[in-house]
Amino acid sequence: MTKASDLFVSCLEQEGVEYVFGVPGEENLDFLDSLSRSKKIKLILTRHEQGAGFMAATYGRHTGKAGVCVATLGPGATNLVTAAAYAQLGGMPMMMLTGQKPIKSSKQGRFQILDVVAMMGPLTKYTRQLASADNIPSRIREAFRLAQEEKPGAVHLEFPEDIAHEQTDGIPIPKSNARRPVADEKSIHAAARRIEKASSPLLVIGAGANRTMTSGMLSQFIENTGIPFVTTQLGKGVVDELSPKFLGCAALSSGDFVHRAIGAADLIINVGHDVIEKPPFFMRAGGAEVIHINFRSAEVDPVYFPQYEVIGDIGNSIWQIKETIQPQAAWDFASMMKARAAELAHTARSAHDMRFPIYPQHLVAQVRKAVPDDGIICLDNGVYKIWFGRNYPARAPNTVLLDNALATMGAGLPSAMASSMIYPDRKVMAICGDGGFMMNSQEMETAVRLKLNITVLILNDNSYGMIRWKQANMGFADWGLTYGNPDFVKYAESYGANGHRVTSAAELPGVLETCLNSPGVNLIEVPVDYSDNDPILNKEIRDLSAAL
Ligand SMILES: Cc1ncc(C[n+]2csc(CCOP(=O)(O)OP(=O)(O)O)c2C)c(N)n1
Ligand SMILES: [Mg+2]
Repeated sequence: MTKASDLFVSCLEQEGVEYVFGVPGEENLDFLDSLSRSKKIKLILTRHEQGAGFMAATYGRHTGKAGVCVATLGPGATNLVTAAAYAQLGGMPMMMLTGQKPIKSSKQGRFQILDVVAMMGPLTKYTRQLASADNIPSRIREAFRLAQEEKPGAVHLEFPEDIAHEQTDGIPIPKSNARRPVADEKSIHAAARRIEKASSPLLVIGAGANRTMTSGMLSQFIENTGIPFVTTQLGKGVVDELSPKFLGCAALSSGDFVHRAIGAADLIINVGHDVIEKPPFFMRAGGAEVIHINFRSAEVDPVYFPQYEVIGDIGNSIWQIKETIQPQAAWDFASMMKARAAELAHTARSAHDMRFPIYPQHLVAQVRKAVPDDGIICLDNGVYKIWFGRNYPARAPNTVLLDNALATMGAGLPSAMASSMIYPDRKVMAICGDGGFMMNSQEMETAVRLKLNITVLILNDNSYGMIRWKQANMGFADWGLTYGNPDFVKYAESYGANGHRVTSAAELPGVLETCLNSPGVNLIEVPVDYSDNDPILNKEIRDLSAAL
C-alpha cells in the first residue's frame, strides 16, 4: 500500500514533471512532504500564486509538457485564476493542483471553502476533485493527456486533505504514445492544386503553428515554393523573420503595411489560425479565398468561412502539400513585396532616433541588436507590445514570448524566469511596462533566490500608457491613468539584484550589453516617451500604406 500523496508524486514523476511551482497551504502539506522525497521534481516556491501559474504555463509553452503549479484551497486557488486563463486562452499546457479541507468529515464549517472545481470550469479543459485515492493515477494521466493535446491548455485537480493521507494500492498509469491523425490525401491535393492555380498566394502563420515540428516544415515549404508569409503576434518566430519572404507581423488591427500585403493576395494559406487572436484579415464575399490548415476544422464566423480545409497534424500537412505542389512561374508577389519594402524603409528611418526619454522604435532596434538570435524576450502587456510585434524580427520559435490571447499584465517577469530555468545557457530578457512589472514585481525575490540570469527592462512612463493612448484616441481628456513609481534602482538592489537607470538614448546599448553579459538579476529602468504612438501608429503608417 502507498500513501495517496506519495502516489500523486509518483504519477507526476511518471509524466516527466521536473518542477512544481507554487505557494503551498496547510491543505497541501501531505503533498509537500511527499514531494520532499522526490529525486526528480523540484519545488519552486514563489511569492504569489499568479507568478507560479505564469511560470508553469510558460514551462508548458516551451516544452509542450504540462507545467505544474500548486496552491492551497480558497484564496490560493482564486489567485491562480488569471494564470489559468492565460494558459487556457494562450494554448499552453498547465496542470494546477489545489488543496481542500477533508471531504469526508470536516470540523471547520465552511471556513475558506469555495467550489474551486466549479470555479475552474470555464478556465480549463478538465477540472476534478480527487474523491478517492484509487482514482489518482487515472485522473492525473487524463489531466496531462488533455492539457497537452491540441489545443493545449489548463487542467485542474483538487486534492482534499483526507484523501491525501489515505492508503491505496494504485500505481501510475504509463503514458501512451498516441500519434496525432494526419490530413487525408484528397484534402492535400485539393489544397495543392488550388495554390498552383492562384495568382498571388500568401501564407499566414498563426498561434497553432507554433509547435516543434511545424517550424521546420514551414521553413522548407517557404523555401521550396517561394511563397511569402506574414504572421500573427503568436505566430512570431515560427519561421525566421529575416527571411526575404517575410512580409510582417499583424500587430496593429488594421491599416498597417502588412494588411496591405495581405490585401494583395488572392489566396490565403492560413496555418494554425486561432480565433483567440484578433484576425489578421477578414474574409468577405468575392474576396481572397482561404485554405484553413489546422489540427481542427474552422470555427464558424461571419468573417471566416474558408473554402478549403486541411485538417490534421499541421507539420505533416505542410510537408505533404510541399511534396506535391509545383511552384508556378506565374505567381505574382510584386505588390506584397512593395508593401514590405515600404515598411522596412519606414521602420529604418526611426531606428536611430536619439531623443530622450527613449522612443519605442529606437528601443526595439537596440534590443534586437543586443539580444542574440536564440535569446528570448518575454513581453508583459502594454503599448510596447505593438512596437515589438511589428519591429522586432524574431529568428527562432519561442524567442518572443508575448500574450496576445488573454493579453494580461503581470506575466513578463515570471515568463522570463521560467524561460531562463529551461534554457540556462540562453540570454533572457523580460520587457515590462512600469504598470505590468509592478503587478508581479515580488517575484524578483524568487529570481534572485533561484540565482537566475535575467535582464528585466522596465519602460517607465509613470502611467498605464496603453490605456492613456486609447483614451486620447477616443477623444477623452487625459485623466485618471498616471501614478508614481518606486525608485526602481533601489527597488532592485533591495532584492539583491543589480539596478541600472538609462539617462540618455546613447547610453542604452552599453547598459543592455552589460546586463545581458552579467550574471544574476539585472534590472534596467528606461524612461519612455510614447508621443509617437499617435502620429506614427494611427496616421503615418496608415497614410503611407494606403498610398502604395
Ligand atoms: C491584468 C490586466 N489589467 C488591466 C489590463 C488593461 N491594460 C492593458 S495595457 C494596460 C496598461 C499597461 O501599462 P504599463 O504596464 O505601464 O505599460 P505601458 O502601456 O505604459 O507601456 C492596462 C491597464 C490588462 N491587460 N491586464
Ligand atoms: Mg507604463
